[in-house]
Order: sequence, then C-alpha cells, then structure tokens
Amino acid sequence: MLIKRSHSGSAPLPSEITPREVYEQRRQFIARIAAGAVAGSALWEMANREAFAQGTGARLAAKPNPAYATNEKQTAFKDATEYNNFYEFGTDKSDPGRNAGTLRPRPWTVSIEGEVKKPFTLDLDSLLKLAPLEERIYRLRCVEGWSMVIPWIGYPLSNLIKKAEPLSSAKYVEFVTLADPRQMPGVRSGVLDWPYREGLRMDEAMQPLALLTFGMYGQVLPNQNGAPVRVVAPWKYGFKSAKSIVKIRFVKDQPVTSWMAAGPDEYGFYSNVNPNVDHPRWSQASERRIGEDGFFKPKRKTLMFNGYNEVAPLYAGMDLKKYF
Ligand SMILES: Nc1nc2c(c(=O)[nH]1)N[C@H]1C(S)=C(S)[C@@H](COP(=O)(O)O)O[C@H]1N2
Ligand SMILES: [Mo]
Repeated sequence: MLIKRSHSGSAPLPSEITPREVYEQRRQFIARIAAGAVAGSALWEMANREAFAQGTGARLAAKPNPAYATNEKQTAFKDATEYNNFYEFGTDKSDPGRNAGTLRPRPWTVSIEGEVKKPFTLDLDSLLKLAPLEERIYRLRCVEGWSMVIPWIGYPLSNLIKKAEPLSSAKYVEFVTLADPRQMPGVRSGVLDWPYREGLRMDEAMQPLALLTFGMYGQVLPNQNGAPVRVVAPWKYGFKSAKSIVKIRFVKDQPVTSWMAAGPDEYGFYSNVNPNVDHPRWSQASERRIGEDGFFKPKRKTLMFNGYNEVAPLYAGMDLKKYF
C-alpha cells in the first residue's frame, strides 16, 4: 500500500488514496474495456447503458463478431446518415438527416403483445440488458437498387423473442414504428399507411442474422437511422428493417405491412433480395454502392439473398417468384 503524502492545498491524486494494486488494476481494466477485451462484463454493460441513455453521438462499445466481418469497404458515416429512407421524416433521401432532429428517442418503451405468454413493456435499459452487444458489418440493399456496408451494433433478435415467450400459435412477428406527427412531420402525409409496419415469419425472425439494432459506427443509432432501436435483416430489402420500433406483436396470420398496403403488386411480404425477380418497374439484377461507385461506374451484380446464403433453407421448396 502507498504511504499517503500530504500536499497542502491540493486535492490528493487517485494514486494516493487508492492502494497501488487496485489503482493499477483499474487502469488496466479501463484499457481492456477500451480494447473490447471484457465485452459483456458488468462494468462494460453499465458504461454502455449510460452511453445509451445519453443518446445522440454517445459511444457504444461492442465486440466485433468475426463471423460477420467483411473485406468490403465500409460506407462512409456521412453517406449512411445523409442518404436515408425514413418516410416519417420525408421522402427525399436527404430529408431524414435534415428533419429527424425532432425525434425524441429517450425515454422510450417497446411493448410486446399478441400471442405471448403474458404481454409486457420494456424500457431501453431493460432491452439493452437482454444480451451482449456485438458489432456486425452487414450489407443493406434497398429495393430501389442501391446498397451500403454498415457496421451495426446490436444482438440477435432471437434473444428478445425468447424473452417474449411466444405461444405455439405465434407464426409471425410484426414490428410497429412510432407515428407521432409532433415528432415526425412526414406522418401528416398520406404517402404510407401509418404507423409503419413490417413483419417476419417466426423462423426468419429467429434466424441469427436478424439483428435487433441499437447503434452503428461505434455509437448509438442516429435518429435518421432509426433511434433508439430498429431491426436489420440483411438478406431482405431495406424496407423490412423497421426503424424506431415501439411495438412488437406476435400474430397468427401473415401481417399486412405498410409497403404491401401501399403497393401489393410491387411489395410482397417476403421481399428477399432476389436478382431473379424484377420489381414491376425496374430490374433487380444489379445495384449501386453508395459513395463508392459513381453514377456512371458500372453497377454491381446483386447477389441472391444479398449474399447471405445461410438463409436459403428458410425458403426451401418455396416458389420465390410467387412469394416475392
Ligand atoms: N419506420 C421506418 N422504417 C424504415 C423505413 C421507413 O420509411 N420508416 N424505410 C426502410 C427502407 S426503404 C430502407 S432502405 C431502410 C434504410 O435504412 P437506413 O436509412 O438506416 O440506411 O430503412 C427501412 N426502415
Ligand atoms: Mo428501401
């Protein structure tokens, strides 16, 4: 133990009031936290909950999951936050980045309803506690024919589904987004049937790729990307990845999503990335990578299931032209 030295008139240094071993251990510990070496530890989780409570811009620590790493160049943060689809804030790609400042993502609750043992509501803190946060780099391809490569932070949606204790009658999961005209200027327009609703079949929602997402690029989700919590299902067109979720409903029958209601011939329930099924108004065979490829550069070939072939068994025997 260190002998206390007295500095008259100045506050003691931490090293003077703390035994050396403890002090050194703490310093090392903090260094390891920074390195992500103690991902999932109580202290690390506490720090993350504080960051998450702070919101916009706060750093969120997550352990990179090597199974979802990639050699592909990541999309610039600026592009990922200034080129968005979030119709609640307007239909231009630049609208969400300019308008989503009015969203108040804290406090926030998500209610679990429908075919479950007992409905309940979780606040953000409880949601965050359900499982350790991972960083996963996923491609996201929009049905409009552009894609991005984004380091997301979250945990498999299956963790929340297990917590919900769905009944055997629960065949689908429906995600419902906030629709508050005071926070979201776009919901005054009739462009979609609000609130924004999306859905997955139960086994799709349980697929380990389906990520309940709280952050990206090492920080909490910016408002325009769906703060405070969204889904990312990377083998499906971007619109399946509902943002700013307030309700998760377990249901018996296939839900009618907002996009199906808006254009049943153009947007089916499944919406898997599928280069072999054209959108009625354009081809889906290729895509433009935002930021990387200029408008006049050749496009990339779109891959079946956006390249996530592990989901193929979910659709074995299904005619994906019919179930588009
Ligand atoms: N609530 C809500 N979620 C949404 C949308 C939306 O308009 N409202 N757009 C979807 C579409 S079409 C895409 S491509 C992705 C875009 O996500 P990003 O802006 O974070 O890249 O969000 C999806 N989630
Ligand atoms: Mo999209």
